[in-house]
Amino acid sequence: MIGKKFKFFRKPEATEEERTPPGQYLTKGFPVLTYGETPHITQEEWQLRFWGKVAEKTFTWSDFMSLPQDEFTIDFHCVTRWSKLDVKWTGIKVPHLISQIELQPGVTHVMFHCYGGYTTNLTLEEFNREDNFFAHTLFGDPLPDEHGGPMRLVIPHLYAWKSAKWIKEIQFLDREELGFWERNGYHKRGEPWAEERYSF
Ligand SMILES: Nc1nc2c(c(=O)[nH]1)N[C@H]1C(S)=C(S)[C@@H](COP(=O)(O)O)O[C@H]1N2
Ligand SMILES: [Mo]
Repeated sequence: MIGKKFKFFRKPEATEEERTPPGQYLTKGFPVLTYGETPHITQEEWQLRFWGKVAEKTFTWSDFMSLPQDEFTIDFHCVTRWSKLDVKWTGIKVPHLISQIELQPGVTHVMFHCYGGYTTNLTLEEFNREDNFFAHTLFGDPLPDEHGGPMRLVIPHLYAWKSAKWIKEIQFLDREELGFWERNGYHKRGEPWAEERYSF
């Protein structure tokens, strides 16, 4: 069992310092960062609609729960300079979801629309990654409203403003459009290790 044997030889756990991007400070709590009011959406009310350059489709809560579920432990970095290490979630990997829908040829970008009106954008490539997921459970409990319950997106490799809470619609595009913070001075991509914070 080569797989097992390798466990004994793995490198030491990276220190917290090495896992903290430049200009970030660690927090033990889990701050809430929301622009505007917190929406209150039940699992029964929640739906996720796909539109734009895709065969239009709407998923209900039970449609979503029937997709493969995984557990994730990720570090979460907010551009306002707090980072929280080892956040534990349960949810659905983005590629599992993408395999359920039919994109039209030429899709290059994606726009996320949330209950409450927030938007944020990604390229299709930055979105359709194995490490991105839709999350409904946080540290073993149903995702609280203030953290985006019942369902949010988590994009661990980019600043947390890309991790859309209360996800409601995903729009597929053949050109770049900018979301709320991206129109208001944040960087288009937002990679924490490169400190892609602002667009000026
Ligand atoms: N719908 C929505 N999603 C959002 C936001 C928001 O205001 N509305 N804020 C973003 C920002 S700036 C951050 S840092 C994270 C914070 O997630 P948290 O409140 O669970 O810590 O959510 C992101 N997703
Ligand atoms: Mo943020």
